Amino acid sequence: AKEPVRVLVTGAAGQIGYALVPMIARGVMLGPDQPVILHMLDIPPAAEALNGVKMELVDAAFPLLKGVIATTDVVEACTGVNIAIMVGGFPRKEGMERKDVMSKNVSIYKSQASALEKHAAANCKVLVVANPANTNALILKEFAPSIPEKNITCLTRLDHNRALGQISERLNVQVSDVKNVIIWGNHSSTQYPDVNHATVKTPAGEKPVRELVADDEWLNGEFITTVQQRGAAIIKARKFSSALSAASSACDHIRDWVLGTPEGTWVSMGVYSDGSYNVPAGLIYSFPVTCKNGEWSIVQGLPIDEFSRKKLDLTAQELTEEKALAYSCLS
Ligand code: NAX
Repeated sequence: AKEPVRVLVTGAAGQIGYALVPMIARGVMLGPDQPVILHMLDIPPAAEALNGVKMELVDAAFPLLKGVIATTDVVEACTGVNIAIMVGGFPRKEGMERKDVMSKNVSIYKSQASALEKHAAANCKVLVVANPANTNALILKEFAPSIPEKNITCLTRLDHNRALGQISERLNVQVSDVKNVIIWGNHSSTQYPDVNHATVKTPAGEKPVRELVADDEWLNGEFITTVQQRGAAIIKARKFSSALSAASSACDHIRDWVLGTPEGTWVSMGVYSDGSYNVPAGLIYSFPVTCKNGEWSIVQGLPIDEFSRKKLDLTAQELTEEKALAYSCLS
């Protein structure tokens, strides 16, 4: 039998946490034969609710779940974890300045970075979900220098999956037959959902999405804005932000990272930029990646047309500004 993997979920008493922890306990994230021990962290005002989530996990009698820690102590939460899913953060409230929200999250991610650095298992993999996701991940990277930078990522898989979903609806094909869309840049409304290299499996072989949709106006317009603004559309409809889709996409992100992407398929992950595609180095930026043996690598050599270039640069610009704002909160 395999040794259990310890998985930390911060903000576990929140809405995404409530959707995510049962998925992890069922093996959706790490596979149906991988036992897990859940470490759940939240803040003291949510301690009672967090304990309620723990009670439900016990009640669900998940065969793969070998232990549950529910705590408001960040050191206890981080100790020995192999995977850390950072969902906890300070939400933007109406009337709040961007700088104030950034400042709260910078201080949260700075202190949680130190706890992970000191107490997590060696080679711990980190996924930041909480917004501003890319910049929170960057702060975490800066304050956990002993964690390899390749181990710190942020979630843009939800945006990637939303793009697959939109193409599947438009063409009336199975979502599992659509692949290789790309989300470039920030998990924000400046992200660039790119279908230039995406394909659909058909009885006659793989066909480019652009050829099948045959409507560049839609692909360069409404498709992009629908994906960029899907989060807001969910809030409008549900009165709460995306939770089950965010949780499911977080599982996809970790599963593909740990177990590998299928041959010929890439996914989108927010990763530390090395200057690929002339994206400034030193940002956490979403790229197309493939994963093998527990490591991601950026897909190289894709041609970038002028339309795309502008969009890659625009979202990089926003991330550069966010980085500057985050640093200004440190002083
Ligand atoms: P909730 O407000 O329901 O839950 C957040 C939880 O975090 C709360 O229980 C809160 O007490 C806890 N928390 C706050 N500060 C904490 C700290 N210092 N340590 C530990 N826990 C702390 O929000 P939810 O809807 O679950 O969303 C969580 C985060 O995900 C938000 O920042 C949200 O913006 C972000 N999202 C990111 C997405 C992505 O694709 N990257 C998509 C979904 C989501 O919007």
